[in-house]
Amino acid sequence: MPESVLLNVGFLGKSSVVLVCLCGVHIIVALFLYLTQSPTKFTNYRQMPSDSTLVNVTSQTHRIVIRYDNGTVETDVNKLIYTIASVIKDDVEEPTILESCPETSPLLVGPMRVEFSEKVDLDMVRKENPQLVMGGRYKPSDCVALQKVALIIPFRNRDEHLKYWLHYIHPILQRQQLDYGIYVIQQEGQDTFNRAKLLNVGYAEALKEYDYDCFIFSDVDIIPMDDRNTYKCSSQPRHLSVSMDKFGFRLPYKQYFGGVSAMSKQQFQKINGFPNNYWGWGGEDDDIFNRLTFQGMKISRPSGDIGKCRMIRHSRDKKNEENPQRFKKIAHTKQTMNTDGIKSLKYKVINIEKDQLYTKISVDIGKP
Ligand code: UDH
Ligand code: NGS
Repeated sequence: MPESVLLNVGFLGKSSVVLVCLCGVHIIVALFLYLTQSPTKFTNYRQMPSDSTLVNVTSQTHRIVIRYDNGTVETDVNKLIYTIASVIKDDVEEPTILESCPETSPLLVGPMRVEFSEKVDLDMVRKENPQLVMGGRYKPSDCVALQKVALIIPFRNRDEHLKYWLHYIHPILQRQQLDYGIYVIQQEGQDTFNRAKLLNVGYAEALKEYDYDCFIFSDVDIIPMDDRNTYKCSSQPRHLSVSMDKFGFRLPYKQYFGGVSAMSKQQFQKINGFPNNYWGWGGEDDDIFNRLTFQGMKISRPSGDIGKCRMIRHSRDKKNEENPQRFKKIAHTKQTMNTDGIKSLKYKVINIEKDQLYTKISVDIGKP
């Protein structure tokens, strides 16, 4: 290779090395100045140190520059608004202020046909009541219910009746705009039935779940025929099954308080709840009537027209024979009511079943 060419290559090579070195120095100096003198630019809030302090916000048409003491964020205005909107949507629960439901629900339909010729399928009832929450709970979505109501059913071996009752009662209570829960209290074992004690258990167990202010005590075989008969409490204890088909649509006697009744928490506590020692059929509802009267309360009732209801016909249950002691017992309510009641209630919960349509609590309540 000629010497001149070799020399030439040597000169070019050296120049290139010098040029590359100069570029490197330039880049290092530029990087140093950029890092030390100008604030860091972030394109995303997540890259910002968490202790950044806001200095000011400037915007050029669609661009917005937000300066912090230790950096800036430059972003598009629309992007920023979008981010704020999604943060509000995801993180801040918008307070929805609901008004109280009206005193009289606009959803009521009045008289209804109630009959028991076709069998009820509980899966159908579940499908027909999609708004129910597990345990047979419901509350209106568009207003705040006036009362929180627990419905208590004394129960044993009445599955067919329970199906009819659930089928009819859920739509009625929803039209009545109530915040409610259904509690089926099932007596375990084969000992003599005790309706009033089961109702006491229902009261105590329902209150463990929710701050109910009203309690409806209903036999499983009684269905209201008019949804204007609101399953709600009033300033006085209320008797709701005032006009039953089996009694020719009237009260069997003036003091009758059986079937379906409503009592506020306060009213229930004032009478020390219900008696625990009426084993077998009869008299416990008369004892409750006596308790209310002795505490100076008066029974309120709907009109005979609105208070119409049907009872599912059935034969007498086994282990719920007439209680021979009932007349003697109701003659002594005044003496016994302060010691026998919710304050002295003892029982053992065996099982709690949560269904979409109800909460069923199986209990051991002992025996006579
Ligand atoms: N109950 C049960 N299982 C029983 C007994 C009673 O679930 O074995 C419940 C049920 O909710 C019933 C309520 O307790 O509706 C009241 O029962 P009851 O026997 O005091 O009253 P009911 O009106 O029957 O149901 C009265 C006797 C019917 C005799 C009819 C003769 N033709
Ligand atoms: C009364 C009973 C009540 C009972 C009512 C209606 O005689 O417990 O009949 O009964 N009182 C006494 O026995 C002291 S019914 O026709 O629904 O079976 O609720």
